[in-house]
Amino acid sequence: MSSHRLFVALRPPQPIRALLRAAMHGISAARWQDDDQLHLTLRFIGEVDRHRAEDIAAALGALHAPAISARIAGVGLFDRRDTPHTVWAGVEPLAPLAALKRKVDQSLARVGVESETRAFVPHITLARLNRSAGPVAPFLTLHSDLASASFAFDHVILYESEMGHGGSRYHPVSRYPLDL
Ligand code: 3AM
Repeated sequence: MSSHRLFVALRPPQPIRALLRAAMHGISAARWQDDDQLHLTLRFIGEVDRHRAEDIAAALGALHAPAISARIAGVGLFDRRDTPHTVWAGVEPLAPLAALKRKVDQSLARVGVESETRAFVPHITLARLNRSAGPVAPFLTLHSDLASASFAFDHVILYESEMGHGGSRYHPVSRYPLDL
C-alpha cells in the first residue's frame, strides 16, 4: 500500500513569504526554500498508509480553534550532530501557536498518532545547510531584528512531503479553516 509522509503546518501569507524570500541570501551553498516550501510546522506525523492518512484528515476536520495573529521575529539556527543544519525565521507570539499545536496533537491522538516530545519552537525554515555551506553567523547577525507586521494564520494545512533530489516538495492535502 502506498505510503504518505505527512505533517501539519501553517502557511504564511504572500507578503510575509516575500519578506522572507528577500532575506534569503548571504550564506554560500545554502539551499534556500522556494516560495511553495515556506510553512510553520505544527506537527510532523511521518509515514502513514492511505487509510491512516484518511483517518488523520478526518480527525483534523473536527478541529475548532481560533485564527492566530502572528509576526516574524528574528532568525535562528538548528544544528544537527553539532553542524549547522537549518536556518529559520522565528514566529511570535508563542502562546496561541502552542495552544493550536496542542489542539492538533489532541486531534491526532484520537486517531492514534503518538505525541511527540521535542520542544516546540515556532519557525519557518529558510534554508537547509550541508557541510559545504559557508559561515552562518553574518546572516544571523544581519537579520537578528527581522520583523514583520502582524498577519493572520487562518487555516491549518495537512501537507504531504515528497523527498526528491533537490530537497523535499510539499503538497497541501487538505485545508482546515480556523475561526475568525
Ligand atoms: O518545518 P521544518 O522545515 O522545520 O525537518 C522537517 C520539516 O521541518 C520536519 O518536518 C517538517 C516537514 O518535513 N521533520 C522531518 N522529519 C522529522 C522527524 N522525524 C521532522 N520533524 C520531526 N521528526
